Amino acid sequence: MADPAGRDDPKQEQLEQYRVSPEGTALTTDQGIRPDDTDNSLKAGERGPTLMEDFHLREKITHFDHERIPERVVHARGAGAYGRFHLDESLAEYTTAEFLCDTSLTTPVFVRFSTVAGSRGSADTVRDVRGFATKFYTRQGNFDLVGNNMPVFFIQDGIKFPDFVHAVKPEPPNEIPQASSAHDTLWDFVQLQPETMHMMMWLMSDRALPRSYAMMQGFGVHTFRLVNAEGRGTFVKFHWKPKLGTHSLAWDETQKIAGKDPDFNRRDLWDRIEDGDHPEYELGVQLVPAEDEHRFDFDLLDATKIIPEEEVPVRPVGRLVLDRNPDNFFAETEQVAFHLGNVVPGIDFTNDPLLQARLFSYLDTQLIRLGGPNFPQIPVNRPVADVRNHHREGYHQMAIQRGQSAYHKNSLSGGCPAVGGEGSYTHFQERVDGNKIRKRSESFADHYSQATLFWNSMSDWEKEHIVGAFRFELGKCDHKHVREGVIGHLAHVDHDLAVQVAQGVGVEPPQAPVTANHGRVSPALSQDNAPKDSVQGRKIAILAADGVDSGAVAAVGDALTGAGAVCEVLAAQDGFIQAANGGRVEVTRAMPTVASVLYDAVVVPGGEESVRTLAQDGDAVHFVAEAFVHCKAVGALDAGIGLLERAGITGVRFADGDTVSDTGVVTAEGAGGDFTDELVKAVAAHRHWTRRKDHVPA
Ligand code: HDD
Repeated sequence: MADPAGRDDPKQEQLEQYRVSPEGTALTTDQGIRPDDTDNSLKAGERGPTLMEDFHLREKITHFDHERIPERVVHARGAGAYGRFHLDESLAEYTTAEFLCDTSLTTPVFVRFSTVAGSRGSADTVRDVRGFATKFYTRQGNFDLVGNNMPVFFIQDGIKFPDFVHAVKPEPPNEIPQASSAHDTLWDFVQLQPETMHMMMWLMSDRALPRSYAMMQGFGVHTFRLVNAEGRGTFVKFHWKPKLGTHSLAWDETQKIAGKDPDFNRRDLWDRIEDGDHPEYELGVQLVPAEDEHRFDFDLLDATKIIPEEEVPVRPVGRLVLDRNPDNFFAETEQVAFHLGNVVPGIDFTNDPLLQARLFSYLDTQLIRLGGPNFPQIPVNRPVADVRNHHREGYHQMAIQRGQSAYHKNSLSGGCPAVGGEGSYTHFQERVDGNKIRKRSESFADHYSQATLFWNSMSDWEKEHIVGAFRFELGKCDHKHVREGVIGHLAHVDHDLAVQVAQGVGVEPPQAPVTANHGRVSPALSQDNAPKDSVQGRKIAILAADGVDSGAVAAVGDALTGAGAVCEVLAAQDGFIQAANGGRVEVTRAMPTVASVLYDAVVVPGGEESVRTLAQDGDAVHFVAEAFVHCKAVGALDAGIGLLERAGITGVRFADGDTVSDTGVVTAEGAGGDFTDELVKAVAAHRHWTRRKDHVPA
């Protein structure tokens, strides 16, 4: 079966066999019998008791009773999509993995994005790490890259994972708070486990609040190993880079979105794919020759460390495009089972103790979650490569395995399936010896230097957001000693950071630096340096009422839509509004059903009467003010400029002599080319974080 672009896709072809649709069919039981009625149970008399023999009732209720499966113990909330990975640069020098060697190949994939701490029904826009898990259906079997949107992790050894997850999940007595790290147990864990510090810097940064899954990086996190035809190993870190740049929401905005549209990121992914605005990511690799294993001032096996891109550049090798939504959330997104141990020939592991524990966990968790060992046969999990082995039976066995022998070696089935040979998986040969010991390597001991590197690499506005996040989270901790413990660690990261956070949470700030800041930076870490050249998929609100200048609505709409954005006309009620020139303008949504937090920018076109009405509508005034406070592009034309004044955005004189900052505020008399060009640029900039906004009450 062909994908939306008309190319052959073996995975979609395979899935097609399982897809069923209701059109033109008759209702049956699971046994294929057509009941004559599904609305009334079988009774002894119209008002009599229900009969046991009502097989249809029993089957219907029984199936319903068993509809739920356990949610994932972490990453329970997610959204998935199919796509295709195309290789541009061959890595044949380093690996035998065919999908990384043959540039003529396009590999089907399924990707699942997720939050970590929340339950299945929690909101999308919480402060959290995001999962970015990719299943490549390669011709050599499935390769799962089970990564996150942050390149490091909270802990160094997987034996701490249950402790960490118990600390971050809702607290045992009352199951509060949902999907939030702002509570005592998480921070208690942090203050007693300083290896968390680097990851906590990421978690307190805007990386934890992605605007869109299409604007989020992904990382394999661990150092993996590529192995070439000669058996030579090369260390590798995997990176996904979004084509649209890495962009984030404002913290206040995320909290409001969680109420207004808890499905915000999930909906965004779905809509983009439906609209043909396919999310795209570049796959990059950082390669480290085996002989350089010890050349860094950190250990490559330590998952709390990055390899700075400035030290080992990320080499782009291919592109991932997500172009097909699932047909059924449960069947595909819920039942997809990722496993770090799903590797293909040419990709192997390292001794990273976090990675090693994960190799046990994923298969184990799928057994309980998906109810037995045959979950790889579920359509979304099935490889496109042939599967033949001696595994037999188990719950929900779908294959009718023929033949007398289910063992190796056999002579009765001609020795088949045959083992080994060309293309088989051979483990990387590594000499291993050592004493049996429960101990962390000394090379894992530095918990602060890279946290400092991250802090040093942030722009001023990013630093401000980080300080705000620490203050918010620690401010929610009831135990003062926990706050003090965290400040104690922050003092080793950076003195100014520790002082600013301490001042916000009522803890005595450190008097003098306890550790000198090494001063190193890695510009690649800052979102300030992300590409800001596209309005693709951005959502723009145009506020209007009767008497609007319909020419301006059309000009703004054409310019932004032409550049790839989505424009919606919002008015007090749905339907149509009368334009100043007598025509009509269709309303996309009624203002009370939406909110500024669901848009990337707001534009107020001219039209005296329209603006007079909007200025008397609290929803409209708040809409503009809030968009301004969240640092979004704000555009106004002619009389529309008056609404900005009404919202308290312009016309303010500050006591300190400062003037109102107008970055990202685009105004003009007449919707000419300059206005729309400036507006498109202001929207493409994503946010105007340096804007002064403390005077606006929203
Ligand atoms: Fe994990 C799910 C990513 C450490 C144990 N993990 C899960 C998912 C992602 C990650 C993206 C969701 C997959 C999906 O969408 O179905 N996990 C990571 C990353 C880690 C990490 C990037 C650190 C580098 N995880 C980690 C450790 C352990 C686990 C150390 C246990 C020792 N993770 C699990 C799990 C989950 C899981 C319990 C829950 C559901 C599932 O696997 O299928 O096995």
